[in-house]
Amino acid sequence: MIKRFAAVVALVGAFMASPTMAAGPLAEPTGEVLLTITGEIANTNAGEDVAEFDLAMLEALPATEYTTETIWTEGEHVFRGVTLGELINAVGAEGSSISAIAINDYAIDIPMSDATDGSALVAYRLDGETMSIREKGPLWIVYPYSSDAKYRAEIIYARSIWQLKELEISR
Ligand SMILES: Nc1nc2c(c(=O)[nH]1)N[C@H]1C(S)=C(S)[C@@H](COP(=O)(O)O)O[C@H]1N2
Ligand SMILES: [Mo]
Repeated sequence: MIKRFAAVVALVGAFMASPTMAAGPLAEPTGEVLLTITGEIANTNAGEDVAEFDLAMLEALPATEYTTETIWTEGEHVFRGVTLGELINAVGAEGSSISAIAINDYAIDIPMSDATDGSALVAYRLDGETMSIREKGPLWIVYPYSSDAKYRAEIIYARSIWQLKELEISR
């Protein structure tokens, strides 16, 4: 069952990765909705201006993985997710600013440049495992802190929103 699920995800991933499909119509979530994207987006699946993603849909997008330390965890960890850039590309975002909102209603603006430069990662797995809410999941925006001192800064920590539930794209 798990194997078959993985195969389907890999297939969808390959399909979505082809350039002509990159910003194509969105699938609809069949599992629990982890992320809602609202606002200035072209590709929707839950009414006007709304795109919903379950884990399978997020995992079907091109994945990025990096190993880093964080100030909230011990030692090095592998974060796997979809870059904010790939994600907003998938919904055809037409805005210039991104507001990220957490389950506890913490909210922070993330500049579009953090999406386009590939640094901000919407992580859905830590060391291969999905993250519970208690473990700062199910979605945690992380940066490659260990790779450069510029990511070890208070403003980047403030953008490192865990328990992410919504992205609002505005002009
Ligand atoms: N979900 C959520 N993410 C969050 C916050 C929050 O309150 N809730 N605080 C942010 C801010 S402003 C900073 S500086 C760091 C704070 O991490 P700390 O509480 O471990 O110091 O996490 C960021 N991510
Ligand atoms: Mo902060």
